[in-house]
Amino acid sequence: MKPTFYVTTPIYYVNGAPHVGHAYTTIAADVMARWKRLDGYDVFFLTGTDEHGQKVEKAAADAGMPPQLFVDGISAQFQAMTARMGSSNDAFIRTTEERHKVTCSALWERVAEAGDIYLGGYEGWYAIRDEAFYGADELVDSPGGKLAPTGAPVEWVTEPSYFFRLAAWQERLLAFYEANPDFLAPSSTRNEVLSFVRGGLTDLSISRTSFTWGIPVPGDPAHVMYVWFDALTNYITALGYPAKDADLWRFWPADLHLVGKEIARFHMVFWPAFLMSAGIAPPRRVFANGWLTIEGEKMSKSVGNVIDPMALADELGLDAVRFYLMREVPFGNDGNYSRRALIGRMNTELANDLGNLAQRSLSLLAKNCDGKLPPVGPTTEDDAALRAMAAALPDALRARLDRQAIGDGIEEVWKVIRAGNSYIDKQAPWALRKTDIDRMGSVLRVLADVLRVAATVLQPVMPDSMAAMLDQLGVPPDRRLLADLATALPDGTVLPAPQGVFPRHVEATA
Ligand code: ME8
Repeated sequence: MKPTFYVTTPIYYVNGAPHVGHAYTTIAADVMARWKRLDGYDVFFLTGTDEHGQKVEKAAADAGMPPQLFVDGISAQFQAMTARMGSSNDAFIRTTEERHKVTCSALWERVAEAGDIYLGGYEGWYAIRDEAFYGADELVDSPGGKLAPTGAPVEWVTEPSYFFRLAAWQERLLAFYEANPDFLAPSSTRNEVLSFVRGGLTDLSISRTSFTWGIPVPGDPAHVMYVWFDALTNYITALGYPAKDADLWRFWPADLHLVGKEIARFHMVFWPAFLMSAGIAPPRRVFANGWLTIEGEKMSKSVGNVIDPMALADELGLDAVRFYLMREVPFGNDGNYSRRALIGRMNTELANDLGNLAQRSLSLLAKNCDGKLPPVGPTTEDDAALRAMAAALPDALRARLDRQAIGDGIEEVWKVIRAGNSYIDKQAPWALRKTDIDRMGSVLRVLADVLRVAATVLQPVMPDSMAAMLDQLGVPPDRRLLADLATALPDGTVLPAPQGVFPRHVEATA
């Protein structure tokens, strides 16, 4: 039986259209899902939309629409973005689905039975934009009033509320982090979360009564569940909880929740506490990605500096966008989005480095080898060195992608591609054509084999272009897993006519 791998994105709020920030986490999760499938895992990849709560209710009211109609429209936009980004998600969950109500109610009841829920009254600060409660000591004064540390305006809330006994979970959470050192990542976020929990936890308000757009609390429908209790539960709704005999339950606990760093606390503190209280195993790892910024500011709906990922993919090609986003910024760090840098990488790394290496090798094979894969000839030191670098790629990527160091993994491939370009320049197969035709064949065979490895391991990042490259290298569609690299392609494999995979982009001048 294949080992399982369950990866998720956050479920996105449907208060506005999707932007490149959302596409970023979705693409990273897709790279992880595709990588694990390539490595022989049985993968479940979930994404979706977070549709309840005050923020969404307010956005619907501002649009003059009934909330359900409003969320249906925006969720459809997120589904379209997901598909356009090439996401291979196995499911798309919406929190307004009936099955989610069932799961949330079941989880609530289990936590209540464990004695972790009590009725009280909340009096304090709430930021609708963050859907989060804040302590007075966390707020900063501004001319327009008090602000949350995220810059979101806060309001004073007084209402009856159910509470989760989070304070009582402090020691158990710290013991859990201690026993599971991979749970909190990357280290910057890990340190923040550890110091937050060590600083002491207060009980968490988990229901609201001042609005109605949410899931009713079991037995007390005057309350709706706090939107984060509702939202986090999506990860187990999708697997069929509470029906533990559901086929998909074999994917729990999740192997990887990818989230933006601003929502690390919800996933790293509240979520494992809710689960442990209900007697459910917590996820294995939560990794917080950094922020894509534009001129130093986080790309976000509230700042209004957003870029449409679908328009970008239409204009520059999806794989160039995916490549840029995964390559440019070390995953986990903040980094600036720049159109210039995107086009720069497209032209240098894709068109020049990889595209040219493939195009030069494949067109020589087409012209001089009858479009067939030549046999492996006597191996020189240069051949062996390049082959060894390529052969090391699967392990090198595995080690990096297991830590979500996606950009580092790509760099390993580029080391091989750069070495491949030096190799072709040094061996000069175009000159060997006249002096030593057998050696020319051997050189081209080395290049074809090395390109096959590079294209195989790059499939998760650039699925369409690497499929096209593997077609041209004569690799059958059912022989494109990492395990297939152990078997050489037969000599004489017919190669289809080569076609450039990566176009150069020249900016129109105004
Ligand atoms: O927080 N840079 O939804 P949301 C990097 N519904 N990532 C970004 C980004 C940026 N500039 N902007 C958005 C929510 N993201 C909740 C989640 S989960 C149970 C509930 C990504 O619509 C990043 O993953 O505000 C971030 O955490 C997420 O989109 C926030 O989406």
